[in-house]
Formats: sequence, C-alpha cells, structure tokens
Amino acid sequence: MTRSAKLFVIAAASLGILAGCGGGESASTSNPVMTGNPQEVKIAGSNYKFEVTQGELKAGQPVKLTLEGKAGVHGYKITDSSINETVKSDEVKTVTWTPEKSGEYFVVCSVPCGSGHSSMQAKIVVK
Ligand SMILES: [Cu+2]
Repeated sequence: MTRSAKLFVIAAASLGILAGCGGGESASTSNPVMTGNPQEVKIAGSNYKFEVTQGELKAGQPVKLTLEGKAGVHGYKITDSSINETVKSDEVKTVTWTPEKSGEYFVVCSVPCGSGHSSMQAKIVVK
C-alpha cells in the first residue's frame, strides 16, 4: 500500500512535470504567433483588378502588406498613405504600413496598365 502510494505520487509528479512542460511549450509557441502575426493584408493584382484578403485591422498598428503580382505590371497604391509599390507578374513584395486612422482605404493602380486600369480598386477596412 505504501509502495503503491509512493509510485502513484511519483507517477503523478512526473505527469505533472510533463504536462507543465508541454503546456509551457505550447504557450510559448502560440504567443509569438499572436504577436508576430498581428495584422496582415494580402493584395493580389492582375489584369484588371486587385483582390484584398484582410483580417481585422486596427488603426495605429503596423500592417504587413504582401503585394502579389498575378499578371501584368501594376502600381499598388493605397489612398491616404505613402504606400505606392510597383509589382510585376510573379513578383511578391512585402511592405509595412501603419494606417493612422480608422476608415476605408482603397488600393488603386498607379501604373497605366491598359484598358481596365481605372477600374482597379479594392477596399481595405481599418477599425
Ligand atoms: Cu493600372
């Protein structure tokens, strides 16, 4: 009885250590994901449209912009910002943008690219 009780304590203790270790590990790996992956916007440009994929964005916090060229050469310009990058087909650029205010921003094309140039517009929403 004493021996099995002792074994139980050892088993419980080692389980506790293992669980604690595992828990700590998953917490430390999930935290960087939370902080290192805060705000992201993907903008894919083709002839003649921009497609925006975004999560919830907060004003005043940096946003990682991934600019992806699917077809043609387009200028990825964001209204009310200094972002204006030319991206070619099969090219990917990443830039950081910090939206100052909440509201709606638009991605427009700043490179005369053809007949659909003026219709290239996509919305980014910042809360
Ligand atoms: Cu254009």
